[in-house]
Amino acid sequence: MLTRFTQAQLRPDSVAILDAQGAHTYESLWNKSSQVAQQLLGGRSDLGQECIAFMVSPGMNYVATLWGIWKAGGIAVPLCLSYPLPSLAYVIEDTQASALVLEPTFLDLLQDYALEKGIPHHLAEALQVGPVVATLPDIALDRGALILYTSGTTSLPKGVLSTHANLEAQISTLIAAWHWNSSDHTLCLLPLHHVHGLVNVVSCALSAGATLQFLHPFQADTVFSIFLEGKVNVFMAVPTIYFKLIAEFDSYSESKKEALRSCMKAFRLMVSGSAALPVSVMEKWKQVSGHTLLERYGMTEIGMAISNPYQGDRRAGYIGTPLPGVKVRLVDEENQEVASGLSGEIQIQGPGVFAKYWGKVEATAKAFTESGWFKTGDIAVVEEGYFRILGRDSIDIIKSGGYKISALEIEEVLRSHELVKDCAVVGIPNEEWGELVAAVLVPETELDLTELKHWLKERLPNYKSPKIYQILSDLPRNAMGKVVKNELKSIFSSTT
Ligand code: MLC
Ligand code: AMP
Repeated sequence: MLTRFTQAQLRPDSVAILDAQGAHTYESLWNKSSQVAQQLLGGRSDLGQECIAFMVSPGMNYVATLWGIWKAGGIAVPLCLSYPLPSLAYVIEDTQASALVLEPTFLDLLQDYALEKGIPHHLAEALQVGPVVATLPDIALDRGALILYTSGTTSLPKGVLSTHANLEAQISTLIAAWHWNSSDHTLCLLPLHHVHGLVNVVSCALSAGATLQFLHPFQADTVFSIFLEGKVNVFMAVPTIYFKLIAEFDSYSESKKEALRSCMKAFRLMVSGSAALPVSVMEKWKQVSGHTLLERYGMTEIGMAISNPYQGDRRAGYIGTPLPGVKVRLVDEENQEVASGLSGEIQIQGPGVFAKYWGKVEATAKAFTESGWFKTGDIAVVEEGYFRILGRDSIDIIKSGGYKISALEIEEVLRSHELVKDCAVVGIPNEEWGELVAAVLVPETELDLTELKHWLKERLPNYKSPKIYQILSDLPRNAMGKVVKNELKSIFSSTT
């Protein structure tokens, strides 16, 4: 049995999940996920690594579906809840999902599509009925477990396939490093189609036998109301969320601030990751909560790799040291390790590193060196033993609110608008969001931006849509004809 499931067997009566419907024990999670597995199998003995895509809101039904897919021998493909149909269709078709599991809310969006494509679709709730009589398959650790989509230096997102062994390694490393245990109670408000929410919060909490409370969607005032109930003791979020929480906290009366401060002081751990934590946010959060945030570094392809210590010096502006079991090196452009004190690309090896990009042999080969190191594309330096991120090797990757966004993907969509002759997308530094997506448009004729934004909503999720625009008659290009994006960034810097 997967180690992830051990605690569910050992502590049937403990509360595993708290969601909008109430409290659910580990026993009920175990039973519901077995029911999902049985229904997905439909009489077969093993799904044999078929991909099952699912669109279910954070909560008991989400986890029962995820575990059910794993128990039936399938590969889980969580869909982003804010994707419009074209983005969902891309993921479903790229994985060749054999079935869809939907929450009723998402039926309107996907039902016609699923019928047209002949993809069987189930309602998450309907899968959780009846006694379990089927024998569920044994799952070997080297089988595929999960595909998460990540944007990169190509215009189309890539599916990152992790095996069960990869996930077990990612989870066990964090449980040990951050002392997860069954007395923990964490609040999850992150999206569950990414490693931060899915692995670091949901999977670590449940593998440790802790209680996992869901809040969806994120709302700063509700987060604090939940904190005031005095149960949460572990909290993880992206820097933008800490920024928003600080703004909310500042709006409170002195007495409410004091009540919150004393409640947050009792937390065991507060973590930030997925994007650089501004030193100013770290310092303000310390004033708000009394906690020095533990900043760590990771990536969809590798799980978590580098972390500030649980006990010891957590340095502002630094991501820490390699986690146990993770090999990290810094290299130059020829993949040679750099001398001490020099900057280089972070490369990673270890049992948490993903198996492959789904259906992309060439992209997978390009992502690794000949000696098997995964190339992150992040540039760092080591100072007094701690890693500090300096930037990325590609200007086309934007991190906004913790989401990785490909400038090329957005440009491709914009260019398909009949009035857009040319365009370029860049990330503009912003304290709240890390970076803001900004687009420069060269229109064919006069272009109505309100109409364009409306048009984009049907083609891109909101978080990928540009937040600021500039209209130019031409894009600045170098002698090779390549758009000089740094020059475009400075146009925006003077306006933001
Ligand atoms: C929302 N908006 C964003 C955005 N999120 N814009 C840019 N970037 C984002 N990330 C926009 C919406 O489209 C909307 O625009 C406006 O902001 C308000 O939307 P909202 O839905 O009210 O925002 P909010 O709910 O406050 O969401 C903010 C957020 C969310 C920070 C909670 O972005 C979020 O959950 N981020 C976490 C992403 C994450 O988990 N990344 C981990 C990747 S894994 P408009 O125009 O409609 O008003 C990884 C590896 C690792 O990175 O190391 O962990
Ligand atoms: P994703 O592809 O969405 O998994 O995002 C991974 C990327 O997020 C990494 O390659 C980094 O660029 C960035 N990232 C994650 N954690 C941090 C951090 N603590 N500081 C800076 N960047 C980070």
